[in-house]
Amino acid sequence: MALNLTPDYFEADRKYRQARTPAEKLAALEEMLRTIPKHKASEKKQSDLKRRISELRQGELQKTKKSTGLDPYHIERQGAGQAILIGPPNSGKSSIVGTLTKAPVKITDFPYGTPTPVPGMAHFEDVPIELVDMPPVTPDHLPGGLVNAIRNADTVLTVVDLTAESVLEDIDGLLAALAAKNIEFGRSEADGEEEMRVGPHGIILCNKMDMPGAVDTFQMLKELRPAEPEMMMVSGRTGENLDLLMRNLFGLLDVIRVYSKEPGRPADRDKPFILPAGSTVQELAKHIHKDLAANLKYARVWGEKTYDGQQVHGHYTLHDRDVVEIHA
Ligand SMILES: Nc1nc2c(ncn2[C@@H]2O[C@H](COP(=O)(O)OP(=O)(O)O)[C@@H](O)[C@H]2O)c(=O)[nH]1
Ligand SMILES: [Mg+2]
Repeated sequence: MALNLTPDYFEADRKYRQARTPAEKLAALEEMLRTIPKHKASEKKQSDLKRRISELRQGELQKTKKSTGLDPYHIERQGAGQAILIGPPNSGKSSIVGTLTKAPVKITDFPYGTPTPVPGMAHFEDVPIELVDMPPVTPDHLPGGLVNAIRNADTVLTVVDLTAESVLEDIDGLLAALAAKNIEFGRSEADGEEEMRVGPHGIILCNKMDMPGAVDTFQMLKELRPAEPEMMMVSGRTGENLDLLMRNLFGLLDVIRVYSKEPGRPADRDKPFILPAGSTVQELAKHIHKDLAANLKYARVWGEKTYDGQQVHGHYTLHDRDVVEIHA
C-alpha cells in the first residue's frame, strides 16, 4: 500500500538527514510525525518515528542528568558527514582509518589496541567525510554509548576479517545485535519507490582482501548473504577499493557541492558549499548569509545542466559541482 507521503514530509525527512545535533534531529522527527499521512499503511512508520523521538528525548535527559563526566563514545560531527567503523577485534578498523586519514590510530596485532574512539578526516575529492575508529564490539558487548554513537552517525561501516573462520557469524551476529537495538540497515521499510529511513546507512566492509583466498571467501559471502546491507571488499593495508568506499560514502550522504563566485572573478574552488541534494539557489544564499537570501534577485549558474552563465531564479534546483554567482 502506498504511503502517499507529502512534500512537507519529504522536507522534514531531508532536514532530519541533514540534522547535526540531537536537538535538530528531534525537531525534524517531530515534524515528520506531524506531516506523515495518518492511515493504516503508515502505522509502522508512525510507531518507528515515535520510538526514535522517545529514544532521542531519553538520550537528552540522560545528558542533563549526568552533566558531570563526558560520554567517551560521543565524537562531535565534522565535515559533510560521519561514518563510524565497528567490528570485532583485529578486523582492521584502525588500519582503514589510518590509511584514509591522518588520525593517530594504533594498529596492533593484539585485540584491544583501540580503547577509545579516534576520529579522522577522509576525503572524497574535495568533500571532507569524518571517519571514527571505534573500540572493538562483539554481539555480546555493545556498550550503550556506542549504540547512541551508531544511531547518530550517517553511515555505519561494519568491518570484518575475510581470513577469520568466523567471518559469516561475525557479520550475522553483529547485525542481529544491532537489530535488537532497533538499528537496521536494509531497506526493509521501503514502500514502492518511497524509501523510508530513520537510522544510519550501513555497509559491510570485508577487509584483508589482499590475503590468499580472501577474494573467494568474499564471493562465497555474496552468495550466502542477502543483497542488503551492501558488502564491499577492501584492504586497509594496501588501500585497495578504499577509493570506492569513499565514493560510496559520498553517494549515501545525498549531498551536492557547489562553488560560489563573485561577478568578474573566478570561482572559489577551494572550499565547496555542501548542501542537501535538491537544494535551490535560495537555500544556497540562506546558507551563505540570511541577508543574502532576503535580497536575492537572480543568480548565474555554470554547470553540466546549464549553459555557461545561465540566469536562474531563487527556486532553481542546483546540481553537484555547479558554480553559482549570486546577484542581490
Ligand atoms: N593482510 C592484511 N592485514 C591487515 C589489514 N588490515 C589490518 N591488518 C592487520 O590486522 C591486524 C589488526 O589491525 P587493526 O587495524 O589494529 O584492527 P582493529 O583491531 O580492527 O582496529 C594488524 O596486524 C594489521 O596489520 C589488511 O587489509 N590486510
Ligand atoms: Mg583498532
